[in-house]
Amino acid sequence: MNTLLTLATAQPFPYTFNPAHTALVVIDMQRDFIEPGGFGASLGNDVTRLQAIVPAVRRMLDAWRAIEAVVLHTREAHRPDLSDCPPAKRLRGQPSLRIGDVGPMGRVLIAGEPGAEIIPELAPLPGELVVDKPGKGMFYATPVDALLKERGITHLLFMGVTTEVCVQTSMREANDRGYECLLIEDGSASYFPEFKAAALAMLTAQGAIVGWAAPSSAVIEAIT
Ligand code: C5J
Repeated sequence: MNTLLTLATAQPFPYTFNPAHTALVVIDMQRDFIEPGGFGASLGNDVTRLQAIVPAVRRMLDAWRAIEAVVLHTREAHRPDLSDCPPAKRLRGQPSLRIGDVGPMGRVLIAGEPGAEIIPELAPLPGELVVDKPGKGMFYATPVDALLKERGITHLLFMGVTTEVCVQTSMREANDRGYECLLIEDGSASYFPEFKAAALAMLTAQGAIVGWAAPSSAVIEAIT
């Protein structure tokens, strides 16, 4: 679909994008964050809050796949030898499971382990981009910028978890690199609802200082 579309009700003002130059970005919808027994749960979080967005993420993905536009999935995942996991990240706090430890879904947040996989409902399709990232942001130590530029991508629509950690960090990194970013509100969740609300307010404040926000229904209506 190569045409300019406008989301008139986006916050804080209308957002214009061309799907041919826009990627749908799905951040870290991994078993380790979303299912009981994973890393998120080991930090003491209620994972049901993240499970709640899965139907909306799936609906948005289905609509985006129908127009054959670019999809990028990220996974927060480290190398098995942990050479890309700084001790500051691995050793912080007192989680019941640390990155690299063996848990109910294999080694926590390690590439190739069952827990690091994207949940089956949102599994990437052949041809979709899938990038493992060692940090919270999707540009740090990854080929994401090159992959997007090769495909002529200038605009990014963000979904995924968690809103105020990996989604917000990635959106800020993208904004600094010149991408026009929009957060799909009901496609993103936090273990802390008040943090999601604060992130939304921060991202869109001061004339879209980081970007825009809109519900998935607005994007789906525009592209169908
Ligand atoms: C966290 C993420 N919360 N994907 N990761 O550690 O937001």
